[in-house]
Amino acid sequence: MGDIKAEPFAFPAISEALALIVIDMQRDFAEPGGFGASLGNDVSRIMKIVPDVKRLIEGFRAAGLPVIHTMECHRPDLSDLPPAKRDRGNPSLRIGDEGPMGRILISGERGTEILSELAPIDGEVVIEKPGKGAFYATELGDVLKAKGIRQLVFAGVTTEVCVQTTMREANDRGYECLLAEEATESYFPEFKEAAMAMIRAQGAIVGWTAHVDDILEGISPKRIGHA
Ligand code: C5J
Repeated sequence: MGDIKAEPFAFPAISEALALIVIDMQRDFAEPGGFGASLGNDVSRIMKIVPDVKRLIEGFRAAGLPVIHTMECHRPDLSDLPPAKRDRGNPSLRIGDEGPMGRILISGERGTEILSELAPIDGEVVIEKPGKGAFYATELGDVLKAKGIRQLVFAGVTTEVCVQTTMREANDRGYECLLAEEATESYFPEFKEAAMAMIRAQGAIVGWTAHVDDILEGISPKRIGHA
């Protein structure tokens, strides 16, 4: 079995069971004029992790391991958008409203797209999710079961919202979860640090964290283990 150097202790990677899940690396969270910016956030923080997310994606592709992408978005008729979600944020620009990149967080709109540098390639699964967790109201659980995936490496945004929520959902469903430290970001640096600390506390109560370089080293064919 090939261990990946991680906190609070080594992550026991199994090549047949491992996939990368990239959470919500969308224009709406990373570019000026999108949803993240409309909430008053400094979106430049998100753009800074793009090179590390890209390295991770390319490493998984090179190792022949699955890459799964998620997109937070809603149906154009907003039937999957509860008022409890729509009513949050700046009332002048809510989910579903017309913004500079089309309707905010609506499936098929320009702002909803994954950043071009990180775009999925043919054969990669893309999960459209209406919630913060990627298991809620999506086909993700069935996709992972069909592929025999039991371990997930996490990248994407934001650390304490959609990434952490999905890690907790995955942990409850029996998946081993590893968060790639330089490949995730928050609009609030202190929230990223706190989320990572609470994930790996108490003996990896939610999961592990690791540096991108160590993950890439761990998934190289000479190091990775077999089920
Ligand atoms: C947020 C996300 N922060 N993808 N979404 O609203 O974390």
